[in-house]
Amino acid sequence: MEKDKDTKEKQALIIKDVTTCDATAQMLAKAERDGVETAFHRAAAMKPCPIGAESACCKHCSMGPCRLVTKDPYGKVGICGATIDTIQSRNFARMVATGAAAHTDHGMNMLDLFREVVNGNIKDYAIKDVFKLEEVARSIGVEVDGREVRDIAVDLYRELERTYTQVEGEIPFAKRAPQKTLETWRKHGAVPRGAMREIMDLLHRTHMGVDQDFENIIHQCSRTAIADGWGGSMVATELSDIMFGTPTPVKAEVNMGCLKEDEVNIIIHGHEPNLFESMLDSVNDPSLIQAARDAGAMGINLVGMCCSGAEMLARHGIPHAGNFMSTEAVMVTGAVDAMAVDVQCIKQGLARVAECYGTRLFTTNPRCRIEGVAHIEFHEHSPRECTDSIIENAIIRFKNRSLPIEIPKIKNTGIFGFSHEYINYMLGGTFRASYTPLNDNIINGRIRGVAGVVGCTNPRVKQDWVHVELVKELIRNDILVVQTGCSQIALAKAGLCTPEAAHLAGPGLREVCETVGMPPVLGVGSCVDNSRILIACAEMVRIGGLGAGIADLPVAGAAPEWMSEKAVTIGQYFVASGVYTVFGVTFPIIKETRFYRLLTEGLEEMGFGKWGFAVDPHEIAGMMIAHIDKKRKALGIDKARERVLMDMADRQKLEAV
Ligand code: BF8
Ligand code: SF4
Repeated sequence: MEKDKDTKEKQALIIKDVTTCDATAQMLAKAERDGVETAFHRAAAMKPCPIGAESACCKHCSMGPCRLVTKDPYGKVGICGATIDTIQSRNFARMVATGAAAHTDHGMNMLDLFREVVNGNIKDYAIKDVFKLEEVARSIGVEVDGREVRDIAVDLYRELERTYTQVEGEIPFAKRAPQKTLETWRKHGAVPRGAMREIMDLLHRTHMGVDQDFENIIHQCSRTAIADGWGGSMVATELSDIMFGTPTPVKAEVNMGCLKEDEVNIIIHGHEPNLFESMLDSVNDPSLIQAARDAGAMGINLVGMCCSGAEMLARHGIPHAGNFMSTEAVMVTGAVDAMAVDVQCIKQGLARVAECYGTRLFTTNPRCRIEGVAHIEFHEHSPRECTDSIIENAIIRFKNRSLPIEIPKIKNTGIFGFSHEYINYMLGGTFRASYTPLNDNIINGRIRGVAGVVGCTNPRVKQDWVHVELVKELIRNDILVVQTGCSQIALAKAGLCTPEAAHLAGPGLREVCETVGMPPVLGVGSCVDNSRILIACAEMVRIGGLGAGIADLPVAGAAPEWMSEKAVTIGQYFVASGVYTVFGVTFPIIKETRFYRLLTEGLEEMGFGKWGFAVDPHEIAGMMIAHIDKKRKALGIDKARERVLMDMADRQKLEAV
């Protein structure tokens, strides 16, 4: 008994060490009082496997599993003779393939929906943004002028279907990449044919006894990742804009304070926006609002989490309760009457927490069921059947609330919804919409460069802290930051997604933000919306003055608190597109291997971008800034300017914000 107590004490969670999100911290304390366990607790109790953490094991056949020695990576090979470089690159490849499959399957679902809308078989959705439909069609050579919307849409569908199913040739959106970037891809056999083929090809190579040349494997990783970034994800973003509307800046609230004690609270958590869009229809249905009132509620409060939440935040200003590491904590409030999930980043642990607090948890997607969780399947042909039923269940739970409710009184406001199209308009105005002012300000040095800070939160590092510290240092050094996914929610909670946050930026960026009235941190949507960042990069190249390919641009990317395989795929498509991309937390790789050298140096020598790895936000910032400066120098636009290091007083000032 004594011993048990001892172990328990050693494993106790020190809340202030695991999150800087005050709302999550408050809920973790409550969870402990309530005897409820979360992923934070499990992470504290379970150390990562040290061999897996460095990707030194292979279980691709039953001669193994084989375990190599991390301290002496070339001292041993697997039973089949596979070297550490083969093993590491194959493990990496499987992450890329899985991440790409997740995004492209999401994109394909949007494509299915689009086809059915265009064919008139689905009436609950429509083509909302005809202008965007025409722009996307034009960008890949579909005839637009003088044609009916439906005819354009039919042709666009046929073209985009090739993104997935084509067996030979180049995916349609490869045309959107700058010529030099495309040439680099062609030179290394990295232009995707179709996503299904590339994912299949990559997985084939990782089978025992197939591709055992790590460089060759990495080229197919690039090809597969590009099939995601410039393929599956880009199709998801573009079709979602066409059907649900292209985001324009909208003021919205984030954090758990968005929950309302006197209303029926419903959270949608996941990735495919169609469920959420229909839910929005349902919560505005007068009969359901009346039903909520009849149950004693003031109304129905619809709130998002994770990526579909980020899309709804950007498109419609729907409040957002928090990022990935807050999805269990939010239920600890006791105020969530129903949570409906679709696919990706849905912790199985949600089921237990929901049970503890009586939240009605529903899976809705045939690809993502959870043992013991009720399933109400969502069908696009009759979407309201599912979404109305979720509301009816939430109302019943509201009526039967029995536990005390504690909602953290924390709410932050921000401006979201900076689509590529809006950035164009914002900078150039209606009559001369263009990235020219951005390029000009980069060339004249007011803006030093652009950074994409994206990705997850992860209980292995202090939630939100790395994102926030990194972004603060970047903007302080005049680097404009664009964001997606959970990272953007971290910054929104820290109050940096407002035009007023410009005072935290360096003098050059501050001036530009104040002139345009924009925040120094631009939230552009969900993780599939990283494709918007690719388009922005392509546009910066097209406007001119900053080189001929994306690899020439003074830009860099980071996923400082990453956890998912999708993040690895995103990292690889940014690298393959020419961007220096730094990952935090820890990365499954051994520094003393040729595979490590390939990712961090070799790819850049071939004309791609490269990977970087670091844990500390200030170190990550330093790496990104040094890279941006290197690119400025190569472009001949390097003015003598020093990196501004924050002294203690500065930091305290920033922390007080
Ligand atoms: O796709 S940032 S934790 S929610 S994987 Fe997941 Fe990571 Fe969040 Fe969205 Ni993206
Ligand atoms: Fe071991 Fe080779 Fe089999 Fe992997 S494929 S488990 S390294 S024998």
